[in-house]
Formats: sequence, C-alpha cells, structure tokens
Amino acid sequence: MNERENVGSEACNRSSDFDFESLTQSDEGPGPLGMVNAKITGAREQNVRQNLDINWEEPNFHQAPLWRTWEDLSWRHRASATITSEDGLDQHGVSRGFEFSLLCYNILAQRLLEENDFLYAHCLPEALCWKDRLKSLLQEFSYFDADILCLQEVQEDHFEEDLKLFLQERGYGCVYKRRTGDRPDGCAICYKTKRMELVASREVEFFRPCVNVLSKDNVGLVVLLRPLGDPSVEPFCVTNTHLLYNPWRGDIKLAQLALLFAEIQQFLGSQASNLRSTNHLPLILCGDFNSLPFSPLYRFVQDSLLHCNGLFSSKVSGQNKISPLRWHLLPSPLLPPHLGIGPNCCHLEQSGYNGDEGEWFSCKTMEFEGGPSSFREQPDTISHPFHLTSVYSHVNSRTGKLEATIFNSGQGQTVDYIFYSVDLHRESIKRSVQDGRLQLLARLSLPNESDIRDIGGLPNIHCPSDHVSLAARFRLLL
Ligand code: KL2
Repeated sequence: MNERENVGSEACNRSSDFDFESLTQSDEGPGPLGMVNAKITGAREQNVRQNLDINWEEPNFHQAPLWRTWEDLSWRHRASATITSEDGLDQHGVSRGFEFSLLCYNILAQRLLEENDFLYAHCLPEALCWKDRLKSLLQEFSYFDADILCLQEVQEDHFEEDLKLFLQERGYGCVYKRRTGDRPDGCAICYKTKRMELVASREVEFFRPCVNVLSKDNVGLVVLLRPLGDPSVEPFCVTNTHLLYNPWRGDIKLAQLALLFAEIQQFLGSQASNLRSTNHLPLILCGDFNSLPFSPLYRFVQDSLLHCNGLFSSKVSGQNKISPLRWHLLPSPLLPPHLGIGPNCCHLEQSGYNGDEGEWFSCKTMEFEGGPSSFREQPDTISHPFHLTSVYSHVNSRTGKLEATIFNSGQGQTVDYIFYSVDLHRESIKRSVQDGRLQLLARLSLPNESDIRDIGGLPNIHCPSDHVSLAARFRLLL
C-alpha cells in the first residue's frame, strides 16, 4: 500500500462513525475543543485564555492544539472617536456601527494534499485523512462562529457534500467559485444570513487565453454584503482569492492581482445603483497571496503603487532566497493592452468615467503622489486606487517574532492576509493610514514558526490544514 492509499483508507476508518449531526445541532458551539482556545464573543475581549471552558492539555508532539488568543484593538477607536466627533457615538463614547467577524482560511484541498504528499511526510496518517480533517474544520468553524468565512482550497465535491450543508444549517449563505481547468478546488465566501444579505457577487477567473501572465487557473470571488437590521448601514465589499503558488512566477501573481483590482472596480461600478454614498466603499481583501510580507507584491497592495522597472519575476513574492539561473524581468506593460486594463488596474472603458456619483470607483481618482501624469514618465509603474492595510503586522508585538500562517518543509511563513480599506493621510511626502469606516477591533493571534514546530508541524490531528486561520473583528461605521 502506498502512502496515498494509506491516507485515504486505513486512517479514515478510524473516524467513520463520527457524528456530524452533533456539531450542527449545537447552538452553543461544540463544547470542549482541542484545536483553538479563543472564541469571537464580542468586540472587547482582552485576553480570553482564562475565560474558556476548555480542557487545556500541555503540548506534546503531534498532540497539541495551537494556542490562539484575541488581541484587543478596540481601544484605538474609543479615543479617536471621542476626539473627532460626537456623531455616531453611544453613551460611552464608543462609535456605533455594525460589528462583524471574518475568518480567512486555506483549508488544504484533499486532492492537492495527496498530489503533493511529499510535503506531508512528517504527519500522522490520521492527520491527513479528509474525514478527520473535516471533523476538525467543522469544529473550528463552529467554535469561531464568524459572521463571514473566506475559504481557499475548497475542493468542490467536499464543498457540495460536506461543507455547504453544514454551513447552511448553521445559518450561512455560501458563494463558491472553483478554479478553472480541471482544478479540483476553489474559493468560498460564506456569510451569516441572519446578519447580512448578499447584494451581488462576481466570480473572477484569472485565466485568459494567449496571455502568458494570465495562463494559470486561479480565481477570485467578490461579494457585496449589506448588513441587516439597520437600513442606514451601507453595503461593504469582501474579496477572497488564492494566487498562484509558483515562487518563480511573480509576474503571474502580480498580473492576477492587477486583474482582480480591475474586476473589483468594474463590479463596484456596476453596483452603483445599490450604493448611496460617494465615499470610498469599505473593502476587505483577503486570501492566500502566496507572497511574503514586505515583498514587492505585498507592497503593491499596501502602497497602492509598485515600480516594476528592473524587478525580476522571481523576486516579486519574496519566497525565493536563491537566485534563478535564468532571470526574467517583469513584462512591460504587465498586462497586454488588448485586455483593456490600464497600469492603474482599471478597465479602460471605466477610466473615462467622470460622474459625480461613484467617485470612489472612478479610475481617474489617483490618490497617491504624482497622480496619472507620473505614469507617462514611469511607464513601468502599476497602481490601484484602493487604500488597504493588513490586519496583521507580521511581527508579534509581545514576542517580537515573525508570525506564520503556513508551515511547509519545516518552515513557517506568512502567505495569507486580511487587508482592509483605511483612510489615507499625507504629511508632506510621507503616507500614513488610519482606520476609516472599517475599524479593526480585534485580531486572532498568529503563531510563530517555533510554536508550530512545537505542536509537530501542520497539519496535525488538531489542526486540519497546513495553514492556520486568520480572523478579525471589525466595526463598520454608520
Ligand atoms: O502555497 V499553497 O500550496 O497557497 O497552500 O497553494 C498551492 C500550494 C496549492 C495550489 O496550487 O497547492 C500547493 N510545492 C509545494 N506546494 C505546492 C506545490 C509544490 N510543488 N504545488 C502545488 N502546491
């Protein structure tokens, strides 16, 4: 019996009598849970470790759950809200708005696990079998009970047969987009229908025939969600994606991201009738970017701007430590003109848009230094009109250690992100950002590499994926 058969049969028999009903029927979550020890219960948890009704066992090899805590960031807004305005504050000086939680998680498609089984040689067979991994996943979903789930590597048959029903029974509406070609997996966005409604969605396929930098089957999913309960709260946009893995092909990753930005703008433009405000629409962009913090691709998201001149494809994602034998510069322009997308990541037919309404998606609105004229001087500069920042700072503020969202080949790295839209301020030439209509209230702590090594790597019998989940709690201001 080879390793793959072992993964698929013997190990799975162990848990074939697992009762999934018991998970779906509980309103209070699954009870004692080995996987995680933090729960989204409100905006202002300090550190929920002590309050948990969970049996905590000392870590030991292959048996340990991950130690996660909530980092409370809501204090940042109490101060600023009180200073700036009395509007929209409750009697405690806290700004009113719609609070929600979001979980972003690459759940590791079973087919990909089996195709790349050399990556998981260190794992116990039962940590790799779908039925066992499913059980842990469902426990984790139940436990966090997030209002929005953004999932990557969701295998279509497992989504249809196992995940969707479970999530629907727990009150989620689901949108799913499989990768193109014969890829087995895709992205899903699930939202609590009691709390918000789906206004519209767009599937984004990055594959375009005959375009070298868009030759891969990755996808993105964009949704517009309207909070229920308070008609004065406007919709917000959530985007989920899984960019190409190949560390050498940063050209493709960057082109996929540029196309995604263009599609988000076009989608929002098409939804103008559903939107009242001309202010910037709150946007959350999350997923698996297969790129490291502070890499050129990451900088492009955060800075809204990237100078591509002299940049090698193999350097875009920051994954490569070694230099390639053959060096490929990024193509110029990044996207071929016949796609009709400019270096500002905007469909050209939209660039001419000049209405008073919807200024937020007008591609003429270049809000960074130089504006459109700078492109004439620097044709290799790409930009996008969103102002985004990462929920995580990638270095744990308490320990000073680098965070990791993935553990592969004995190495922990960050490749998954939750970015959210912020207000941009400029002091002379220096940019600074601060929370705008989306306020970051809390984030679930991430482990560092040695935390993951201590629990025997990923996946293990408590942690069903080679990624860990990211989670944040936001307040959408009225
Ligand atoms: O890094 V990932 O894992 O975001 O978790 O995205 C890809 C990789 C995923 C979809 O293509 O499959 C994984 N070495 C390591 N991982 C690989 C490889 C590889 N050669 N090929 C695919 N993946």
